[in-house]
Amino acid sequence: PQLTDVPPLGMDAASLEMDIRHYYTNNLGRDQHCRLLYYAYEALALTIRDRLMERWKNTRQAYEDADARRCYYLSLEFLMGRTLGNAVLNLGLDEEIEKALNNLCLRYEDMVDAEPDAGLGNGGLGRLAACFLDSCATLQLPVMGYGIRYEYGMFRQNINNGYQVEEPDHWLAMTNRWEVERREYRQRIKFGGHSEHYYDDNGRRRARWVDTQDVQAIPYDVPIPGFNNGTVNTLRLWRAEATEEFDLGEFNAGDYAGSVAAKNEAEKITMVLYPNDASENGKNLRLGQQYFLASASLQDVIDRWTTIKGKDFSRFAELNCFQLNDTHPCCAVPELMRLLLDVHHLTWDEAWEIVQATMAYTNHTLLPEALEKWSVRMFQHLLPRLLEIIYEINARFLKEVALRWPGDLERQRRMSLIEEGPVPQVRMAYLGIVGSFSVNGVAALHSRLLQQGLFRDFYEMWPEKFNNKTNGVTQRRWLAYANPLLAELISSRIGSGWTTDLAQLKQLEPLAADRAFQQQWQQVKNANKELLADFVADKCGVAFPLDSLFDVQVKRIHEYKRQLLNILHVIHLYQRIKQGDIADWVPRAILIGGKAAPGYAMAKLIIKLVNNVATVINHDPQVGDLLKLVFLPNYNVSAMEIICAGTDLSEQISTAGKEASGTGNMKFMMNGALTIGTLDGANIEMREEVGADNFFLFGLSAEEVEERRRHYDPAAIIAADKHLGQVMQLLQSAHFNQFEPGIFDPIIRAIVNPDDLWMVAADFDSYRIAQEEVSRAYRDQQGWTRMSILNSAASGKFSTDRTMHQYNEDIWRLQAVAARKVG
Ligand code: DL6
Repeated sequence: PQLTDVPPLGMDAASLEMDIRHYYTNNLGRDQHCRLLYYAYEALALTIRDRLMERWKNTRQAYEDADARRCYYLSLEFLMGRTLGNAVLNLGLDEEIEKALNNLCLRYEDMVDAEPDAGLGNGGLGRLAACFLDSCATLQLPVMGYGIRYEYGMFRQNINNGYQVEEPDHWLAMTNRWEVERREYRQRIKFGGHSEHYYDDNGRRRARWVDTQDVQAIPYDVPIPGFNNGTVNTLRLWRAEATEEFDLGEFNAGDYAGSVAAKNEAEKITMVLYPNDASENGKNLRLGQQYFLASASLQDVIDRWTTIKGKDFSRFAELNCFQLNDTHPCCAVPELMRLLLDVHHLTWDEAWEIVQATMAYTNHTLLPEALEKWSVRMFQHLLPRLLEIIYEINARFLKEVALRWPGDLERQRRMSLIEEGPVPQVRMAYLGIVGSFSVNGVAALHSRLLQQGLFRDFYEMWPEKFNNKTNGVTQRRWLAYANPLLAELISSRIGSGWTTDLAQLKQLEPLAADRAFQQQWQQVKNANKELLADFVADKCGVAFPLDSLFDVQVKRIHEYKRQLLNILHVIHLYQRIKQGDIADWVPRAILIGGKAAPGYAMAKLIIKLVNNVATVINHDPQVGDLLKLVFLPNYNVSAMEIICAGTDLSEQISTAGKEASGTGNMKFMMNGALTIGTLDGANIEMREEVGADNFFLFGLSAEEVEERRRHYDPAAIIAADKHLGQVMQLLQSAHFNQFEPGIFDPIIRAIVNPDDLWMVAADFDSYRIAQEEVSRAYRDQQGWTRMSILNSAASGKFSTDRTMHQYNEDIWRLQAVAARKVG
């Protein structure tokens, strides 16, 4: 028998129980005296992982046998959250695991809670990547994720006296049982040094990158199970390690401490995720991370290619493509050129044809400040050979521009990959566009605004490259797993086909008016609200009354997302209560959560304001249960799994034209929350799907925002708006900061500033009126429930299964490949 010949493992409760006991005792060496539940979780994780392993092997084999075209999803972020529950669900093991654990006197919820979140991302962009992987595995597409195995993920957020305090998230402190280290596929990554030009034996001029300080990239593979289909795809995460010879020089010189310092220097590269969602410019280490990911992943793909196909790259573009998740991995464009030119000795034209036929770039932001630029000086220092290649790409590209628009020097300056000025910079987004055959935005409005605004010149040059791919979320995690009660109710009426075909939720539409179904729907919502209220009580010490409207805004804290608008409205509600204006009052319990980038002072101040307002409101006996406000600390994937099921109202209130898509909005909609929102990002498409009557719209449109900006006068708006005027007065009176005078002045100044990009004052009145409409609608519980059902029923479009299908049809063109079933 071969080393790899093993009989299939049992999927029944008895086999699972046996394996859990085996791992706990024989592998982990624990006995009845062990007091940490964590090791029971580890034994369970190992048991599940074994079942994934056999399917993983079959999937790899199936892709190889099919000689399938592959796609590689390059992303600096994969916000995976926890793995256990998702793996159990996708393997169809829920019931058997419950039985096995019951026999062992263990609770499944405790096992789930023992696992730390894999927080390897900031927010929407990273979580989107995780949902993509789930859908690709479910669609049996040969897609592999490439990312970084950060030792420290997204920081843990604590709140101290209302202020955000960041703590390191050492999520790998215990052994990560889901990953498999694969040293056999390690790669060597170059940094520093300089390039050298020479003539080879055939008299061809070539370049090489020499005198470099190298770092090793060690891959860790994470299994990505498809839903009940025998497929397990791979997410490969790289960790930086010093090369074996890193310390020789220093050891020989007797400098032990110096040698260890050099080792740390190398390993620093993958030590920590940069906690900025919108902009993180100018950090040496961040560029190092980006190049490290691009180089390791490309070398890995090319190694696999040459092992199987030899040195002939003529079919490389036919069988491979790379999706660049934002500008972060865009070093892949010049790096693939370098590998093909310097290592595999293709000509420039051959290499460039491959690059342009394999790279596809996704943009995730409309904020100009979030488009990454790296100083030429830093590039020169860290990646000199890459800079040379970028210059060459740019020279050739600008020649094309000049041919197309002769004499238009201004256009050449605008489109150049290098921004000139006192500190010349490399424009990474432009590098992504020039090097790719496809450029996409993540919602219809976003893609249109990119074409008309940020990327207009490029759209004029290559309209055929540009396309839209509206985001989605995976309904397996965000409905089936996060909301088992609702999932069960839905399946009891329309069957469970929605788990792989979310459009089937449409069948709920006729049930929206069915009184008996409404009651069941309401019961489920109430049960979920109870769970959410318990969670809030545990984390914030505030009791959410169950009959109040649960009003939630959870997402990164950013001025454009306008948590500030939300708080101003809360203050307005508080004032109404204080003034006795409470006829027909609908009690509200408002939850705001999210992390602020540690260097983003205004975002941190907004957190402080939420907390201070919450303290006043929650302690005022006159307010009582009419209004509650909490700031939930440390919002993350696992928290959202509880929150999205128990929410009545989802706040999607960004300044129109600023939120590329949003994905939290989709999770809420799927779970039957109603949305109050602006015409921004994917809100627009959600409203189209559910109908204007079932969506609370307010605010200026993107076009109106631009128009208004030219003569924006917030002081006049405040003067003319009684309610906003009163809110501003209360803020100015230091009612919420009696012991810290002046702390909220920057917020007050921002609101009254005619240059306020986020136009909080402009939308306040319209928001307030829409919120009144919300309360009115909520008073009619039956009507509300009908709308809730309709929202869920209309959410079919927002599955990443649909998104991935469209990426595949328009960009990747992969064939689905089924893996051989186990057993
Ligand atoms: O596409 C995923 C997600 C969108 O849903 C959000 O609207 C958008 O803000 C987010 N973008 C980023 C951009 N970061 N950078 N650069 O996180 O992407």
